[in-house]
Amino acid sequence: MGWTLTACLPEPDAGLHSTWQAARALLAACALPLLVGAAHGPMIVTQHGRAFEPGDLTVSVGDTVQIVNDDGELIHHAYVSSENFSFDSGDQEPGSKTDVVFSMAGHFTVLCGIHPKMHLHVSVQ
Ligand SMILES: [Cu+2]
Repeated sequence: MGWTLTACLPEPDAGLHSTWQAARALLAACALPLLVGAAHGPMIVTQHGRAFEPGDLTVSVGDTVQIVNDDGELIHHAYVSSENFSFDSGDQEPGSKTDVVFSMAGHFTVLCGIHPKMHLHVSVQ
């Protein structure tokens, strides 16, 4: 009985080892895109010269776009008003940053409540 048990021991051991190796390989494969995803951070849109820059953006559902008011002493007021998604930054003081999370797929236009010529087209995929 005791001998059989000893003889069998290496097998669960080896099984455990390979499971750990598989877990490590899986972790390595998963950690890389996670790290890359974390590193790229929000997409930045500036408002210098009363214009969104870039003016066209393609993002994935759940992505964050950060709208930066780098336009001297000017106040901006970014908003989205559509059937299934809306957003309102309120008054954006000079130097302020506003995060928008595009939580659903579609085509949206970000406008400025103060400068009607400002348009930012966002395609959320
Ligand atoms: Cu504006």
